[in-house]
Amino acid sequence: MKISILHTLAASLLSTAALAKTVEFDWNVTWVTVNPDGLKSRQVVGINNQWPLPEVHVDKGDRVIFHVHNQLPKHNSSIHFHGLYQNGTNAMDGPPQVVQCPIPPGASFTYDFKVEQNGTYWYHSHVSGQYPNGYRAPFIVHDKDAYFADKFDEELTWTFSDWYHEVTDLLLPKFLSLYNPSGAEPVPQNLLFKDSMNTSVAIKPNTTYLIHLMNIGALGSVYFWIEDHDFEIVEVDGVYTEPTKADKLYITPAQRYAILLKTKPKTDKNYGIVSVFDSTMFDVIPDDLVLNQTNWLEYNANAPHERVILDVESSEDIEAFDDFNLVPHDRRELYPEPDQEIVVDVIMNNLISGKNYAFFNNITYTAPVVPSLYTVFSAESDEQANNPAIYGEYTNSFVLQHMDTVQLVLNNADSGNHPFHMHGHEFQLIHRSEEYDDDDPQEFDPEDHPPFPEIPMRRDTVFVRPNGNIVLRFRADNPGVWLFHCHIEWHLEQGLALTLIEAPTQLRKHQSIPASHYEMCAAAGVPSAGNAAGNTKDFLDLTGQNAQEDELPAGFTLKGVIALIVSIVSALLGVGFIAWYGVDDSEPVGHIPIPSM
Ligand SMILES: *[C@@H]1O[C@H](CO)[C@@H](O)[C@H](O)[C@H]1NC(C)=O
Ligand SMILES: *[C@@H]1O[C@H](CO)[C@@H](O)[C@H](O)[C@H]1NC(C)=O
Ligand SMILES: *[C@@H]1O[C@H](CO)[C@@H](O)[C@H](O)[C@H]1NC(C)=O
Ligand SMILES: *[C@@H]1O[C@H](CO)[C@@H](O)[C@H](O)[C@H]1NC(C)=O
Ligand SMILES: *[C@@H]1O[C@H](CO)[C@@H](O)[C@H](O)[C@H]1NC(C)=O
Ligand SMILES: *[C@@H]1O[C@H](CO)[C@@H](O)[C@H](O)[C@H]1NC(C)=O
Ligand SMILES: *[C@@H]1O[C@H](CO)[C@@H](O)[C@H](O)[C@H]1NC(C)=O
Ligand SMILES: *[C@@H]1O[C@H](CO)[C@@H](O)[C@H](O)[C@H]1NC(C)=O
Ligand SMILES: [Cu+2]
Repeated sequence: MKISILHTLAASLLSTAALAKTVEFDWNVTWVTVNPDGLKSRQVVGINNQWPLPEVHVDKGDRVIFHVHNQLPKHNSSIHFHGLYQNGTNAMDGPPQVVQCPIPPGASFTYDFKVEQNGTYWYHSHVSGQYPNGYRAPFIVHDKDAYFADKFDEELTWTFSDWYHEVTDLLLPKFLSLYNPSGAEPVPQNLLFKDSMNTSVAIKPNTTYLIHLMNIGALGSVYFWIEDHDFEIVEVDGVYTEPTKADKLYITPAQRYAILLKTKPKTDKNYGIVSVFDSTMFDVIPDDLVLNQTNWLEYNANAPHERVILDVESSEDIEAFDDFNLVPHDRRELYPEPDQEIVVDVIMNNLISGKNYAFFNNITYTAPVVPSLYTVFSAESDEQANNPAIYGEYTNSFVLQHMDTVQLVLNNADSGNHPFHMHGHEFQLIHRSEEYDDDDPQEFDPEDHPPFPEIPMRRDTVFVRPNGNIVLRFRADNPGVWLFHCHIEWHLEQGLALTLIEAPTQLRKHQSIPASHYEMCAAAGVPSAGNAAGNTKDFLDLTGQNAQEDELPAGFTLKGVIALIVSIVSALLGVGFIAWYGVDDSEPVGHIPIPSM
């Protein structure tokens, strides 16, 4: 008995060791021209002159090495491996000014880490506004030991993404502008499936597929449905779940699912794979924007390919599965009462320039002069590294102690639905309120809420409803500097981010930053030591830190501000009339008159 157990154990250890390999990638990052919706050619960021970008498929336990050569002539670059914890390798997480310097044009950077997780992930640039330029793709970690490993025959990866006809370089300045004081986000022109449209996925009958689904878009959440098929959810954002039947999903940007789909025995008909934008996230719906798309589960290439309607207006049709009810397969229980609680209020508002920003507790994330990880490492003492002040006043930095249970309460006093992502962790979602009216946003009330689930679902990206709230819990078991931010790229640009400085003492003791990273900072002209302001002498002196703009004078309402700006701008530019987009929601984005300056 004993011997056979040992034998089995040894065999399984051996097989794991045999599987683990090093996978190396050599990636030239350049512009390429594409036209996936057939409506407009545009430039996207390609890898080795290829777009769609290469999907990464590795096995659990593999070491991966990415040599990234930034051959974009005028743009910085970086890569974040979304959902991978970078446990022990914080410097490989990707966000510039958080854990690294941006990779300047002409420079190379190597990401090198071990993949100890399973499931459905993706990679994307974390440079300002860059991933909506096509710089994003799946990263799948195969796991022969998954509990459902013997329940499927074939594996597929399906991406959904909003699609813009313009590069972000053109969209961002219009978005973050005094001409857009309400912060209306650029509305995409299309909804892609597998970076294409009208796609037929040839499948076999009587076959079970493991399908990795992900929304790699910048703004639009999508409803997902396969005509006349249901499926089982087995994984959400890399967390295995109890098999859970569903027939529709609601997938926000950055969220992933893996589902098991058993195909029908007959091959006489094709079925629609239907994706529909959540149009409530768009301020305007231009006449030519098709919200619903059909692609096909193709049983028979000669049978008709019909478009299918999923009526999102009718509540019966749109009962998308509520991810709050998922149960992790490991049945990890609710973490205990928190050692530390962070409460943040989300608002969107205008600052003195008239631009619309997003705030956690009245602070709009403004990148520090020195990447925060380098501040951790250059602090004079552990004690100093544990002082949140040195990370600056505009980075929303919270210091967490190693192994503490942390509770994050997020009160959304904004009328939008926001998908929040935490780097370095999955978290338990223990409460999510309903949606509330604009004039009545509801904060989480610790004295009055439904009981927390005994076995809460976990994932790394979760949405909060308009004017509602969420409560997350996690364990500070991953020393590092991690961003927590809205994954709507436009909102991240508006500053909807905070910084978790997790276990800085352990981070300084057990991790280090490769010398090549410091060399790249020098090449990029970014200081790599000192506090948030780059002060290496006195870490408490933040003179010269990057700061947010001044607030509006007290008592100013948005309408008042708009009126003021209109009059100032009209006077300055001698423009008699300006049609204000975002004030009047019936005006589509293309109608903003941008005076040429
Ligand atoms: C997809 O099909 C629709 C409807 O037939 C058509 O208008 C559109 O041009 C097609 N798009 C592509 C990229 O083939
Ligand atoms: C990347 O670019 C370099 C320099 O132009 C070239 O030598 C190399 O072959 C390219 N690599 C790939 C994989 O295309
Ligand atoms: C690239 O990063 C450097 C350092 O942060 C910055 O000064 C520069 O403006 C960035 N370039 C672009 C095109 O954003
Ligand atoms: C990966 O899968 C194994 C089972 O195959 C499981 O024991 C382990 O917890 C998973 N790891 C993560 C990080 O989810
Ligand atoms: C699918 O399986 C069923 C039952 O085993 C069988 O009757 C049918 O012929 C199979 N269909 C195909 C296309 O092989
Ligand atoms: C798409 O939605 C529109 C309404 O927005 C509807 O009129 C049209 O029939 C739908 N088309 C399909 C194929 O679902
Ligand atoms: C944000 O600012 C407002 C107005 O100054 C103030 O009432 C509120 O308490 C501040 N909120 C936080 C979380 O600091
Ligand atoms: C990181 O690794 C340590 C062990 O080295 C483990 O205790 C911890 O749970 C891991 N954290 C995450 C988020 O994977
Ligand atoms: Cu958001």
